[in-house]
Amino acid sequence: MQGKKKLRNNFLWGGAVAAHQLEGAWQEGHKGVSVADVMTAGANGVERKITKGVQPDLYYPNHDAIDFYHHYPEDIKLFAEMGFKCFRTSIAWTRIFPNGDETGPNEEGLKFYDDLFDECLKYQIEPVITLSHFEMPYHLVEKYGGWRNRKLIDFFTNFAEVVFKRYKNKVKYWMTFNEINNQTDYQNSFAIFTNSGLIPEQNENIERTMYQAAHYELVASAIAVKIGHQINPNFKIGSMIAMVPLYPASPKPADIMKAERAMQSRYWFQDVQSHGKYPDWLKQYQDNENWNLDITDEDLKVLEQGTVDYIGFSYYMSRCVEARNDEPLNYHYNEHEDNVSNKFVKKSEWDWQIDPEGLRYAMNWLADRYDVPQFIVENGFGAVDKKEADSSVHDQYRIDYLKAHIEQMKLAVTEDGVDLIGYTPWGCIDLVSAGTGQMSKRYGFIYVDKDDEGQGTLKRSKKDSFDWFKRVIESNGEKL
Ligand code: P53
Repeated sequence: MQGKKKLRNNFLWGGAVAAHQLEGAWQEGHKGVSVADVMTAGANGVERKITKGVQPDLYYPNHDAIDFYHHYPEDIKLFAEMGFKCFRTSIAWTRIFPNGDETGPNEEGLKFYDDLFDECLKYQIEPVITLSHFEMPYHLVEKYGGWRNRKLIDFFTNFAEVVFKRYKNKVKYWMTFNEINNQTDYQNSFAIFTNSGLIPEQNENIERTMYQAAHYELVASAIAVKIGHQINPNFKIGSMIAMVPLYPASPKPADIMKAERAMQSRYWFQDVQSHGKYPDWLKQYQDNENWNLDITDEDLKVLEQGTVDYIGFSYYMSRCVEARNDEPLNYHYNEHEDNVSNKFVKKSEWDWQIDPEGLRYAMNWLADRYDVPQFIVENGFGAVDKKEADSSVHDQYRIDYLKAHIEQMKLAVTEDGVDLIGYTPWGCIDLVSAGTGQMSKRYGFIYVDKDDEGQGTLKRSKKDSFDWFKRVIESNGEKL
């Protein structure tokens, strides 16, 4: 085909959320307790606490969230008004398997998602579904130690099979594990808990455990891809990675090598999910560490057979790394300590580096390595919004952020030929922040009246960005 490439005609514009961040109704329909239900609210710069079970007298923002469980018809109607072609959410594992290790599913949970997907399809909005988005059953943490345990592979693939069969005529686009690579930051208790249900034990080498847990997840993901394709050959089953490009702080060769190792450390997950095998550097690293991980020949076969159909990814920011003076020979990347700030880009109030061009770079980087379509399933600007007396919210800063990123996304398509399925900005309706548990870190086109203490009417109203995004969709990205 000749001539200037444009976004696909059937480009999937929409919005993205995750069950635990908006549904609420944490005990309704026989839902079980998830890892998100035992995390308290933090604040900007204050970590959320992970408590032992649900403690009385503590506030858990995900328990009620924005009560999408009861408000979804109203919310989806607003998404339809914006012209959404798709809506990305997750299936709360604990609605289907409250404890995670039951043999049969909970019909009430299955029914809820039937109704929810029907409501979307009524407006020709295609559901895009993540299987595991930071909300695994807490029982699996308590009883099995989370993804440390090989048994989790069976529990997860059983869950996947049940929902694939149930929704095989309603859902085509799936993703297995949300931001599976967040746990690269293995010293971050939030990352390993939300990804893998890991709570470090005394004297445990948590880095080793992270690699073991990630391995089981990757095997589970590959099995799910295989099962899914058997259930419906038209399924498109993707990975989901948090794409945060890591730039070298300078052209100093050691900084270049540091950035290379940092990128390898964050994105080997995609190597496994796309190439069906571990990269050599990582095999060598794991051997050198003498970890004796439980990785069987059968596992390696499964990984080869279950590669993904597309890459789903989030993009919010880039980061920067710098080699130390005493850099170890293996250039080991420690995400907790090795990031430095980049003076060429601005930051959000939460210190996330705003870098639209990094999105184009990321798309090119992914396209060079993995020969499958891409789907930007999260992007957005968390900010404090001010609601005016007449309920309007003038969120020009959000429009500016999204516009700049859509421009770069388009360049990756029109100038660089990247094959892009769609774009679903994060938190299209205000919801509970994953990282901080705040309501006040808002991403939505739709404002929800609720504050960080859980007070508010839950009333929905349109922000300025609502009409703006509607026009963007109407014009297939031409009118920004
Ligand atoms: P919040 C860290 C870095 C990049 C994306 O994040 C991240 C995180 C975890 O905080 O998470 C994704 O709510 C995630 C969503 C999350 C969204 O980004 O901390 O997939 O669940 O809400 C935004 O501002």
